Amino acid sequence: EKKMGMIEVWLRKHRSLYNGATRHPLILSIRDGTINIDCFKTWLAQDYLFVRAFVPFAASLLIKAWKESDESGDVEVILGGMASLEDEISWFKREANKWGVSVSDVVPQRANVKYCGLLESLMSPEVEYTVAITAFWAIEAVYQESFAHCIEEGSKTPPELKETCARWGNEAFGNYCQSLQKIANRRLQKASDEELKKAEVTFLSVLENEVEFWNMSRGNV
Ligand code: HMH
Repeated sequence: EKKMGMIEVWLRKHRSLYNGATRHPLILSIRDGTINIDCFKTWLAQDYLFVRAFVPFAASLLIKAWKESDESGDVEVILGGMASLEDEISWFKREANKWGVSVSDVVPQRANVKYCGLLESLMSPEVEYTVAITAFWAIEAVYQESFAHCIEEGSKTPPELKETCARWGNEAFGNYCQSLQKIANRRLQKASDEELKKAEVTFLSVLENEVEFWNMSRGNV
């Protein structure tokens, strides 16, 4: 039997908030086909800005892994994630164009500014690698679980949104999230109580920001 890591402990402890982030009404409306396409367009435009801010956070995490990690394999996992972000930004531009959304005119909404502010605070060299990798895992895992739900058997996701869902819901992205989770668990196992507390608080902060990010797309600015 597989030993339970700290991430699994936290997922149980904070299940309702985690479900709030991964089973948000916006995601459920994609899954059941009732999605209002303007909500999707808002999400798309705002997420393009978020992903642009996510790149320097990933870069800061790569530096922390190189300096602080006890295992060299971490750098490759993070580097692989970073490499995919270039393709992701191109995809956002193409997808936005397809829906008639102009990415150069997007104004970040309050929840987006707030979430990008959290990313920026996590880029500080004072933030430990363990805390930053936990946040990075959580950010990716929420999207993986959310969008995988939309392409599961029995989902009624509109065909024109399936590609979007598959971007984060596909199996390779799922495996990547599992690799991040393993790294985070390994680091958390060796962490001090103080570091553990910081990582848990950061994890909760990511989940809250994810919920608010989805809310934004529904017009609740
Ligand atoms: C808001 N969270 C948000 N946007 C994303 N693209 C991801 C997570 C996954 O990278």
